[in-house]
Amino acid sequence: MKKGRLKYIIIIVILIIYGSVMYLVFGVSESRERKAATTLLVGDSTVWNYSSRSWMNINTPSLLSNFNWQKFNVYLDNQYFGKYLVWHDDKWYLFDNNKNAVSYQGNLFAYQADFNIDVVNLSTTDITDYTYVNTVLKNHGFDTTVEYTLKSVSKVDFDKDGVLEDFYVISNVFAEDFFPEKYFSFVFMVDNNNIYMLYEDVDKNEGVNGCKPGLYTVADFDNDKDYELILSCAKYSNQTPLMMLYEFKDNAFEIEISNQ
Ligand SMILES: [Ca+2]
Ligand SMILES: [Ca+2]
Repeated sequence: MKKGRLKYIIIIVILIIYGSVMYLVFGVSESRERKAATTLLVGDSTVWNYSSRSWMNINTPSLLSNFNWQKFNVYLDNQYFGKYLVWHDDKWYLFDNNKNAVSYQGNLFAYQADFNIDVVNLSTTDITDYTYVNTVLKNHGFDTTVEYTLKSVSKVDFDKDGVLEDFYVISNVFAEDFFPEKYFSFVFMVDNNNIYMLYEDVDKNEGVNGCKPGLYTVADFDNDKDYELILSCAKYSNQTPLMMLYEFKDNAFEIEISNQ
């Protein structure tokens, strides 16, 4: 065999091996990532897209109009409502397969994904044990005799260990029959007697500033088997609410994406 020909064969063999290794390293992981792609409609003013392990806001009218007449899995107040065609204007409108409008009430969460998202049914009640609430208030210089406009606790087994965690939501914003000097809004999780803060906001009260937080939806939105949590914060009047998607990483909550 001529030396020149042998050199070509060796180069071709090396290229084939290189190509196969590159496919195994990048191609396979790319197709695995592609499996977790989803679009979430969260209320009327937030659309998040997740693909290749990153979150993105979709907020231009032309991009939003791409979803018109597409089918989404729709939840209202975290209860499954059905599969509907959607149309975006000032809000999301829902239609059945024959394009008949379907009216609805409640907080909208809808998704399209190449995997199933199970939305957690939140059990929310008024707070009865103020031990942890008082700790948080004292840590921020508040008296524990404060009045509230919001004081709820939701139970979720967020880390899936079989024991429910408590998510406290407290606030005194937008008070009508009292006027605190300072407003506060806190959202925190208590697990094993430890407080993990998600949202804390304290400032001088002007009656219409700050926002009223709430647990919006808990689910595994990115198909990594761990739960994430969407927190809403309603602003005064008809201003767009703040929406934040949290992940629990390295023993703390971290915002993955927000609409503002
Ligand atoms: Ca748990
Ligand atoms: Ca997850």
